[in-house]
Amino acid sequence: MRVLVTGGAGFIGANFVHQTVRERPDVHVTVLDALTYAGDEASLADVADAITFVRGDVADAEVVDRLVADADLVVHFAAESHNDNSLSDPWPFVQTNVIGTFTLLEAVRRHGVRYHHISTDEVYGDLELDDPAKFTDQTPYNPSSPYSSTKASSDLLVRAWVRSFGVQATISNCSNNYGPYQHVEKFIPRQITNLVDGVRPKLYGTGQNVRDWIHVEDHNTAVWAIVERGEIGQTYLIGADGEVDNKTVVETLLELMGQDRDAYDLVSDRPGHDLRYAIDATRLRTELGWRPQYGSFRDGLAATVEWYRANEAWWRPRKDATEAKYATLGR
Ligand code: NAD
Ligand code: TDX
Repeated sequence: MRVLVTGGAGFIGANFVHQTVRERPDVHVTVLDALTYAGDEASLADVADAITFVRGDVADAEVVDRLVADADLVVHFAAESHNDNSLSDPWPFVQTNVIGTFTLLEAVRRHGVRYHHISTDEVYGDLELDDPAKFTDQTPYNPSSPYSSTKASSDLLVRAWVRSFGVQATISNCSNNYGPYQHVEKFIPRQITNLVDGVRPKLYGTGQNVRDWIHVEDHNTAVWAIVERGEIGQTYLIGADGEVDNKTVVETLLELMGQDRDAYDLVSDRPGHDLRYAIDATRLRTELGWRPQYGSFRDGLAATVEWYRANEAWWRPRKDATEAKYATLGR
């Protein structure tokens, strides 16, 4: 099987490529990635000999058509992915997340290629802290940020291309991922690398916001389960019952890294900051038999801390520019 992985030099895509090369010798992976500030070919150094890497833009119809014509499956991870950036400069989000997805859909339509669309739980908006409800595939779309609205737009394009043109597609909406190769702009790697640098972790607002954490390996086994056993046209929510508030995440990191649990700073809040996300992944578990392998968030965090300690050469080149960007936002 020939798989085209877009965004394979990013966090989740690179982990997907590693997992696929390790566990599926019958699959040949081609990565299409523009290597934006968020992409890093070094994230694929271990598997460089086993894959084909193409530097290019998912909104470039010519390169996309050529690569899709040669594929049996497209797994589309490429996106502008950071909410804070989408508040400062939304245009790249519209261009990559909406126009890029449109470009891929037109190519898979032309060539009759199976397509899996990677999306986020943020398309559903947010939940109150005391609400017993979780997101399901019946929850109405209600995105808050430029990032999540462009992801919601791309999901709607996929649904329309399935219904109108018979494109063979599935969609997954996953909760917050953590693990190796995540950019230092994101919450967990930012705090780990701050602590390595002797800088206090920074919590937005009150730190009460809740995210539903899943290890990136578990996200990717779910993607393969959907590709292999999912029903065309369906949307699957991916989550591992990992709800934790941000303050607890920071306190746990401080403890794991040998500091006082209250040695953090509260900084100004993200505008429009979603309060809580929570996923009901019952359909994925009952219909496709998927189970997460990472049982304990604390153990997963400890392993992630070790990975960042051992791989400073990977993240160090991006740290200063990331913190300079945050400094302009006062966060
Ligand atoms: P990331 O920012 O780490 O990686 C994105 C990758 O896409 C980078 O390698 C970048 O170079 C590439 N890219 C960006 N624009 C491109 C373009 N125009 N053409 C080709 N490549 C381009 O993102 P991530 O966290 O790995 O997220 C991957 C996908 O998973 C995204 O679609 C995101 O919406 C989704 N998602 C992420 C999370 C999470 O917690 N990180 C959760 C749910 C869903
Ligand atoms: O320094 C920080 N301090 C802080 O309190 C940062 C960077 C973040 N936060 C908070 C904001 C969020 O409540 O931590 C939480 C997580 O923040 P991010 O890592 O920016 O993730 P989030 O905005 O929740 O979005 C993530 O999950 C869904 C991914 O970046 C998206 O791509 C994915 O769709």
